[in-house]
Amino acid sequence: MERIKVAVVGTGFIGPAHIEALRRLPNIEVAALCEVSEELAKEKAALLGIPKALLFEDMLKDKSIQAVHICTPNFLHYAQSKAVLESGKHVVCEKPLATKILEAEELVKLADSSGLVNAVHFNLRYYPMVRQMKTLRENGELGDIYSIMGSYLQDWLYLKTDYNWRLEPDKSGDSRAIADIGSHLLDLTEYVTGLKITEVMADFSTVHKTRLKPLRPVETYTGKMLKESDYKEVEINTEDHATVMLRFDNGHKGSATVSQVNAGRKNRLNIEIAGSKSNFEWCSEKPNELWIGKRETPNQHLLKDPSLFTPEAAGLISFPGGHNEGFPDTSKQMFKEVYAAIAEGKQPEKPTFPTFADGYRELLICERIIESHKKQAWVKI
Ligand code: SOE
Repeated sequence: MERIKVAVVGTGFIGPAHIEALRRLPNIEVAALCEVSEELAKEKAALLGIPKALLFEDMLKDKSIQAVHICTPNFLHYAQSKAVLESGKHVVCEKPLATKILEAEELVKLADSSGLVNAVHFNLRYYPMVRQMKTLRENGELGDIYSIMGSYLQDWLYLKTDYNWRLEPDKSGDSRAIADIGSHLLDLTEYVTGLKITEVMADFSTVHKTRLKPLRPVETYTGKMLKESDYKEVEINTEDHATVMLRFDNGHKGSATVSQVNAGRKNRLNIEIAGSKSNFEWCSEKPNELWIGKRETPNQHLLKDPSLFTPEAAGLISFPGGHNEGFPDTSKQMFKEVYAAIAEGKQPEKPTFPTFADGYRELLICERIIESHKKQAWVKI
């Protein structure tokens, strides 16, 4: 079997997660790693066991590389995705697709005209239970959707001493909690329900108006391990917490709350979708369980088991019931679908995976949310 050669750009928190997921698929070879300097690329390639350590521009010229994963800080996503498409390679970009809506729009057009495979890593769609909720809803098990209540809570930025590039708008964009984790929640909301958000009303708060920035770079999540030393005080202009009221195209309502300062909530997405036939509640901390609320019969508690799932959701399960799968499996399952398309050489007409168009949609909603917070008013999407 001819294996598809892949390059991964960036080695922070998420780059190695992509590498591990790619390595669990039989038809892929992680052939090259790119970093900001040759030294760092070599060091990380040796650590991760990747044969080629390259600068981004040199990797683009390497004809053997067919697909590239962009796992760099947000401000680089646009320029790097554009360069990858222009070099004729397929691209998987981390979310958010860009930091500006016009950039995302340009990328969607470029990707469409190239015919190349384009995907955005909205990996949470690939928890089997998420696809189970989507397909149950498509089969009519929820009925009409009355309301949606979502939250995504974390604590890795809880303390004033917690620091990361995501706190700096020139690297991360004008929104933080909404762009970083709200994007996953809003993507999942529309994906599972099939509804479109039509209007938003947002209110943000920045709990830590200043933070203590370590004098050396700190990778995502690793700040928790630092000692309280060598910090300088910097101003913070992005939100730690946001509440957003949502209006949907079926005339009903919902809300999304995100926070990166909720003690004890490590990385918890929770969604409750109330319908005329039942009510679904799913939490990413117990991803293999679904609560199904009923009015006229006893409530149900569904556990992940391919024999109990719809065929579409069972297709995302690699192990029998009772054998838990989790966060790293979501990327593997997503890449299985993306690389089936790459093996065919072009973007499918109806991709099952999140595309640049989905990345654009999230950026649009995010921009409208920021606008709504600034105006303290409802804003149409
Ligand atoms: C950091 O908040 C982060 O790593 C996000 O950027 C990811 O998308 C999410 O998986 C977990 O948290």
